[in-house]
Amino acid sequence: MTKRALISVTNKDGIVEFAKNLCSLGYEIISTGNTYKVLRENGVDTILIDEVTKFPEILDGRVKTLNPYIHGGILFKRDNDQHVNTVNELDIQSIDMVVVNLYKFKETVKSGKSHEEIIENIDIGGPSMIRSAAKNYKDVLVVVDPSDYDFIISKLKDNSINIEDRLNLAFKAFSITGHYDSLISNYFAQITNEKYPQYLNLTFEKESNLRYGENPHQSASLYKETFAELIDFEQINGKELSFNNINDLNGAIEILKEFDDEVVAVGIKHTNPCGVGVGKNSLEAFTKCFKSDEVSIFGGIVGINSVVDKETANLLNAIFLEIVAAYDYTDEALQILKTKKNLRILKIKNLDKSGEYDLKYCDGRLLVQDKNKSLYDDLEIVTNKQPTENEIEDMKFGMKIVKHMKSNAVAIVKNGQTLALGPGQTSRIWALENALSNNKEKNFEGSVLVSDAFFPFDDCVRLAAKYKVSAIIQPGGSINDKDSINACNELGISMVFSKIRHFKH
Ligand code: 93A
Repeated sequence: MTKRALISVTNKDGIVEFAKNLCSLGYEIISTGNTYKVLRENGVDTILIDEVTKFPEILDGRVKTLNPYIHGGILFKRDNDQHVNTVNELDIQSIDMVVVNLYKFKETVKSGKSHEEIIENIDIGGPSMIRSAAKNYKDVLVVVDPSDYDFIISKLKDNSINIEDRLNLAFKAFSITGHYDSLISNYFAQITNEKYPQYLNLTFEKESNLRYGENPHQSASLYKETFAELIDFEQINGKELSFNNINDLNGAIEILKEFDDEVVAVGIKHTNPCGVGVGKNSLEAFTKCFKSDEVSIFGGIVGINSVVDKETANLLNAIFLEIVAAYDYTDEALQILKTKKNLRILKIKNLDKSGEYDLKYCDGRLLVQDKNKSLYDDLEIVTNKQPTENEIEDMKFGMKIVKHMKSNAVAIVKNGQTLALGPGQTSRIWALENALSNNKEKNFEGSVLVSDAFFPFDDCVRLAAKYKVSAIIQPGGSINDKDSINACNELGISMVFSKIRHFKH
């Protein structure tokens, strides 16, 4: 019996050659409206779908293949006598291969078309045929990816398509229809403002395979949320980014995003900042960043929201770094940085773009929350002593950093520079002790202590006073706030409540 292939494709790349090859292998080709036209114009002998359905395409093409002559021809089980009798009685002819790719729903949404146009680009008939063929994968080949055309032809030629190939094709088919429906659900979630629906059909697409995960024995890939408009990076030097690189880079980017008007340089180690400085240009900002902590930055990454010049490049080159990410580089700076052939040099694009969610995978459960887009509420001075304007500026600067440090987190800052950072401790006083004792040689007079969450006791205030810290900002909200405030008043320190907590666990 002559084999029949149904071809109905929006993306017509490679379809003429594929159809010609199928014809020369003895296939009869059935096709829908425009596919038929393209095939005919290119000399492929093909039957119009209407001839098979014995029905015209109706409703502006909304109904073309939704018909028992099509789905019966795909879905009957070839080894089931009843099925075979039924299709024979009803004169339904076998369809042995389905070649379909779908209306460009994603592209239509992304290009900002009207709701009506988006709706018209929801493919109904295509996914139905794909699903029918994939369900009947043992008898029907389902081809949904133009990059499979060559492989299919060569396998058909030597008659070597086996059950594994069929399963792989079916898997690909269901992945595509599943993804397609998730895109539609995602679009409707957006227009109905349903942020936490019963079924969170966020869609992610693979951006790249990674060499390995956090450790070499863990396999890993990078996915990108389909509908989110995200920051992009152009890599201009160095090895490909690793799992840990991408995670650390995100740490740098989240801090850079906090700064609109100022030039800032951020050093990151294991996602936590190890030095941050603002300045009038990248040289001043990076110098302050580096001077904050000349030890931890070894093997870390640096992010700068400005153009890296020659002098800054020389300073950067003196350190062993995994990544330098900046808006741009002067030609001289690039020449200098590129002398290190493994150094990953990135250009940051669209720093204003951001995802909506913060996701944490808890061993099979997914915690989903809004991204933390707040910084502080109104600033309330709670002590007798008032902070100076300069100290207020440093408080705001420090909040932008402490927000992105693992809790418990404290930062001591002065004049737009971090002097001591204490991230990721299991107790707040240890965070402060670590930060201070690691930087004993520094002069903390006139500095500001910033805390990601409230002080449960007055111990942090008392320790800060010993190091001559002059002002403190913390969210407040502890039942023991009074103790900390009293200690500040006793020790001549000003304290401000920010009212917004920034746990990051
Ligand atoms: O409008 S549909 O949902 N109704 C259908 O019955 C149908 N059958 C195939 N869309 C339908 N298709 C889609 O048309 C296919 O998935 C394919 O993307 C496209 C091919 O149409 P044409 O050959 O006219 O370019």
